[in-house]
Amino acid sequence: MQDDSKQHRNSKDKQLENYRSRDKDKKMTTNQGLKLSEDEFSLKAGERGPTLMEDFHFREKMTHFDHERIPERVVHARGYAAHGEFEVYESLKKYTKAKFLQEPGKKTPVFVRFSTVAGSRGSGELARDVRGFATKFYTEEGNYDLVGNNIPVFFIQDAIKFPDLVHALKPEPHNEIPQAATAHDTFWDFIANNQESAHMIMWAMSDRAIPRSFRMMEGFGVHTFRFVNEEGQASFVKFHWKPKLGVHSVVWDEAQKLNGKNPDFHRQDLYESIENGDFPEFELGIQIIDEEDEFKFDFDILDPTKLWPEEVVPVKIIGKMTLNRNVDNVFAETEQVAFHPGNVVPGIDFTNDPLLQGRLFSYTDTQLIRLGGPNFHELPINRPVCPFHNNQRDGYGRQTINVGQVSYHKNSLADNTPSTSSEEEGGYTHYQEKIDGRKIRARSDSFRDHFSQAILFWNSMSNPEKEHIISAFSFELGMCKEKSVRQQVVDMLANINLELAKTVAENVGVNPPSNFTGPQITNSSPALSQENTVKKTDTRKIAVLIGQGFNKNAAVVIEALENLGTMPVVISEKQGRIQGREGSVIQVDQTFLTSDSVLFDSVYVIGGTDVSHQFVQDAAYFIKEAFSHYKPIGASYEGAKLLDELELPSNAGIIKGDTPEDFLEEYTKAIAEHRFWNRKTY
Ligand code: HDE
Repeated sequence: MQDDSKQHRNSKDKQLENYRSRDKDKKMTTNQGLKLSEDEFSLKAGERGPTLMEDFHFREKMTHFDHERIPERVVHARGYAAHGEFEVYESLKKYTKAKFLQEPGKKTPVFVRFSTVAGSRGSGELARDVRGFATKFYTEEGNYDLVGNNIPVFFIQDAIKFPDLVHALKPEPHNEIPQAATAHDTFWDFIANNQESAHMIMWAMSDRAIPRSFRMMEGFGVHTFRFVNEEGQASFVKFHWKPKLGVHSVVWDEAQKLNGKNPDFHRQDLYESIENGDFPEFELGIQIIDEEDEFKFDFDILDPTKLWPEEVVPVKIIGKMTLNRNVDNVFAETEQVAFHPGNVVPGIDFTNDPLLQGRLFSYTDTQLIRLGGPNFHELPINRPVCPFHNNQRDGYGRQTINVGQVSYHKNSLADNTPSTSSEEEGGYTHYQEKIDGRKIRARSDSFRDHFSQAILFWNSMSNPEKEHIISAFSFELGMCKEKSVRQQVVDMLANINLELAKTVAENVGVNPPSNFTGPQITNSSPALSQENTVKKTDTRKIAVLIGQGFNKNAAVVIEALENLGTMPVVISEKQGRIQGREGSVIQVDQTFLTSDSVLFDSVYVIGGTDVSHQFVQDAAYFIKEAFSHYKPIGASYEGAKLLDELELPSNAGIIKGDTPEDFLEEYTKAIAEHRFWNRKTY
């Protein structure tokens, strides 16, 4: 639980404190402050008679309840958020005048909401889907929102197609099936008939779409934004969040099982890591392209289906975000937060990316319906930490009491205030980009290459990653009923890689294309492969399978694992304490019934001399499942024997040993490795 007595950690927290209500130990009242003498029985005409209309308490309580729900977000409905802070490593003065990026060491409060895109508010979090990664910086110059995703490109090039994309990917309208899944005809029909999606669909079918944790995904601003410095000089910028724990994923079979075993897997992981003090950290990186270099690339830098390969335009790390506080109330904060890519501060500006341009309209518009009117900026979570004054007035749920008779500009009665600010005083001025063009509904020719970067992505994948992509396409298309849809997608894949297209074609029963039809692209970008990511043991969850009569030294290994930053969870047949040899005792955290291998990164088998047949059966199931998901497995004492009896088809990632010295180094290395793709499974 949060410690209320703690000093307010930053300016946002201090502001939120004004709105917190602590109801414990208080007297119950109506919303009018009237003390209540009874809250269990409605007011009736006689003990067995009808309820009376005059029962204001009943009416108030029920009416409020009847109105508790608000519309969920039309996309990104399922999300989870946390507070934190952002600290700058080095001054970005050279590129931008944004105040929160000027001084090394400067800290800015942030609020981050992670989300899936397609599913409803209650859907499983392990959907194969893009993840939203939206950050609100509460800066001294107003709120700056970086509303990104965990994939650096997008499906479409022009915002006008967004309603079509979302209609296609949401459950089909005639039967509202399937929930939180793109494995259905309309989505793939959209993809095949809107081939600008080729690059993004490769990412969406890759391991990126089934992250192990919100803490282990990258974030991207996607669009090209503009930095403007004090001298008025502009440059193009792309934003990256890099997780300190590296980028890691689960496997598809595991994801599907997780959605049943624990649909809250990702939020729980985030919530618990923050409660445990294992604060998630992400470094902010920027890629910069000078204005004069706008046309030096073989792609249009305004095209949101293109990334800037890191090997061509390096990512410069400029700061770090630490998420260090869970919300007090999910509805008040996570649900009511309103992000908007148009929330910028001086020094950050837009470009003409047609996807970004459309987003600049959509976000305010959607909040108006979702949050019920134009005053959502007054909700505590959305308030800037700097003062805000203007002549906007009234509307549903207005909270501010604007004092005085004047609410217009210009005026003389209030000395023409609130007054505007000059640029020097911090007034926002738009970058004076020269525009010269005809009014036209068209796509630029420079946006027409849809396949080069899809191929670049494919070329950059390791073999296991390629296999996962093939399986993902095969699964998703395999769920499409219309053969013509499957065929069209496979034909589209022939523009990316012939082997990919042919294998998927065979798997989904359509004609394999005979020729490669795309551009000749041979380069790759190693930064895109998860094989090259950071590999660490920190906070990895280990299922420790332990039974009656366990070796008394087991506790030493478990403690050592804990000291190495992993999170061992003791699992046995029953809850409570179990007896080991020579008087040793251990507390069981979970049972085979309440737990499952998919909830863990690794299994460590200890076993015992007095275990039941049931224990052996349950442990065998647990181990085999972890094995088939390529997870590292450790074993000591009787556990090693149990493992031998299973005759697993491969030794890759299986570490045995009885003492911390002969075992831990190799085992923790295996845990950091995450998965053993070279393992032959069943
Ligand atoms: Fe969004 N998007 N989006 N989007 N988006 C919304 O705003 C929209 C796009 C993203 O945790 C909505 O408040 C259009 C790209 C995130 O609260 C809505 C287009 C990227 C979130 C909307 C896009 C995003 C949203 C729905 C195409 C990555 C969740 C609820 C032009 C850079 C924010 C809401 C949160 C949410 C519109 C494309 C990220 C309808 C029109 C590209 C992370 O306004």
